[in-house]
Amino acid sequence: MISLHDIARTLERVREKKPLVHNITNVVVTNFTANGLLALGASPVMAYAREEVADMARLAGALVLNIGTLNQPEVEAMIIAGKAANQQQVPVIFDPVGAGATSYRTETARRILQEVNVSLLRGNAAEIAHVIGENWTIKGVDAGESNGDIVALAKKAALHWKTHVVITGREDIITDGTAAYLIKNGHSILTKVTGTGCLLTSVIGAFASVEQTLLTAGAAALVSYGVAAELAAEKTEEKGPGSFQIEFLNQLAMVSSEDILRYGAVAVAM
Ligand code: ATP
Ligand code: TZP
Ligand code: MG
Ligand code: MG
Repeated sequence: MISLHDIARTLERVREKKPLVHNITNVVVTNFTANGLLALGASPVMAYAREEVADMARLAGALVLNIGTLNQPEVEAMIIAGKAANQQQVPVIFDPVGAGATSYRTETARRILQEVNVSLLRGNAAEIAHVIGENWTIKGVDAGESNGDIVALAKKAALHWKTHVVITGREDIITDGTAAYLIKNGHSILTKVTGTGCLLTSVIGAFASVEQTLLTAGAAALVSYGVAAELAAEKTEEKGPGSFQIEFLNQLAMVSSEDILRYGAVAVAM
């Protein structure tokens, strides 16, 4: 079992080490992702040119690939960066945004998973289902409503692609295909701010760069992020998503070990 003490210690380590996170991400979330990583205490860099991505990935503590607004040169750059990261044992975190919405996205997500050794795959249930060839309702980049078994789906995807998988939604799952944890932190207002999934994927990158056990790194990222969101939602209760978005950055900077121990909600998933 992963303890809340382990999670709090991992958060502290992110703040001490200030890891460099190399993101090849989408145009919608670039600024929010950089600010979210900075608020948390990590150091973001966005670099996309195929001429430099291998060098940047080798320098980084983690590489985050995100196909939210994909185009062919960027996909090629992601594969170059991913292979360079693999050679240097830099963890690669992959967000297959919108897989299932178009066949180009689905095929590209599978190509990246085939050509790069992805350490952790993070998406909503629909995206994860589609990268293993299963059907799940999807609406653009958002997961549709469904009552499917997300623990079984996450484990199946982890075994299929031999990687760790995080599926997010009202509750989050992390698994290596065998062990699985359920994280119940977070707030529904996260669904009203674009990029909160993408930023989470980059935050997992920051945690993975300071903690080699990816189940611990991922769970620590999910709990820290979810608790920060709960604190921000409480502070902006009578306002709306705009105020929440700003306060969420504040809380990513302020969320403490004490908050994790008090509010963290992790259980073994059955
Ligand atoms: P989608 O496009 O389906 O919204 P996403 O990539 O934005 O997917 P989410 O599943 O929204 O990713 O996850 C982003 C963050 O929001 C996670 O921390 C998750 O726990 C949280 N979250 C999403 N939905 C809810 C909810 N209904 N209640 C609480 N937290 C939620
Ligand atoms: N369209 C393409 S990428 C993107 C949108 C709206 C951002 C998706 O961000 P998230 O984190 O999945 O909500
Ligand atoms: Mg969302
Ligand atoms: Mg997403």
